[in-house]
Amino acid sequence: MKVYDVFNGDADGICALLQLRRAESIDSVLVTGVKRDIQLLAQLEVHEGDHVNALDISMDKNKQDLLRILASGASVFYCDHHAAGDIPEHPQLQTLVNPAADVCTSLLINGHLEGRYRHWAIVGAFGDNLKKSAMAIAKTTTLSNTQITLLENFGIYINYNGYGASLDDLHFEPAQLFSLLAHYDDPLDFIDQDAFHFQQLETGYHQDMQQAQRSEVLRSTSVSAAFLLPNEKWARRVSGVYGNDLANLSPDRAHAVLTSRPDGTYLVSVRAPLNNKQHADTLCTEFPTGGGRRAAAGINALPADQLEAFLDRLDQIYC
Ligand SMILES: [Mn+2]
Repeated sequence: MKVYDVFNGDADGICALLQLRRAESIDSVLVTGVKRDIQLLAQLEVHEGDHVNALDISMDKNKQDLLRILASGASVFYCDHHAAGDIPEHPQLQTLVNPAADVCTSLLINGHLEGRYRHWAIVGAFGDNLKKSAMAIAKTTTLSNTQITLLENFGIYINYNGYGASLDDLHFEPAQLFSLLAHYDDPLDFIDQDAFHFQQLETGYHQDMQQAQRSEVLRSTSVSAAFLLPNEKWARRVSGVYGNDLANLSPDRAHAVLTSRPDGTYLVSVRAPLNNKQHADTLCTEFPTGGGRRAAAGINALPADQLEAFLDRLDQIYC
């Protein structure tokens, strides 16, 4: 009998599993990838009696494999905040799914564990750019403002580490990063005791962000702005967090960060205005390979001849 821990390689995915494994330490098979790699259940070949924890990956995108896994006699605990579609009824399936815009998977697990490892939940929520939700939990702790800022930065760095077209782009493979963090009940202890790895993330983040701030502006109006990053490792790593940063600086504006791909198409990451968390999914699904959530969505390969149409729609939809 095996346990599979399947989790998105971003901050709230990693922080969700950290809480579960601090609460119950078991030897599990880790299945994860870059943040964009969400069809993770497809990798599983399970047997009767196995157990699967699926964290922070859309049930809608994994539905067929979820049904296949359940049919093969394994049990599943599914916890997520992305679009789920119809949730199947099955005696072996336990779900904790909430697509609300102010919730992420590390917060759902925090509720599930009644706040036992809430510092990790705070890191995950900050990493998912849910500042208000993270602060709401931070206020229930004795954390100082300096410590809260440290947790916020740490969440941003973990989230940043998950972006990239392939594992090869990343500073740490998400499974490796999870394993480094899994020794600590409290993220502050990791920061204190493993300064080497913490600084590797911190330095990488700041270097990439400095490059991003010099990127080309494709469009900038009062309602939207779009930026173009080159087809380079640093750009693929930083595009998502750069988008969050832009959103935080101009909360009434929608933002798109585009990255050139080798085949001439664009990888697109869209952030709805923080003060109007809507339409990002609608906008992106109007284009081939687009998808996501209302507040944050993306297009995997926008054809170059649809760039103008995309920029126009970005502006229109938020007018
Ligand atoms: Mn996530």
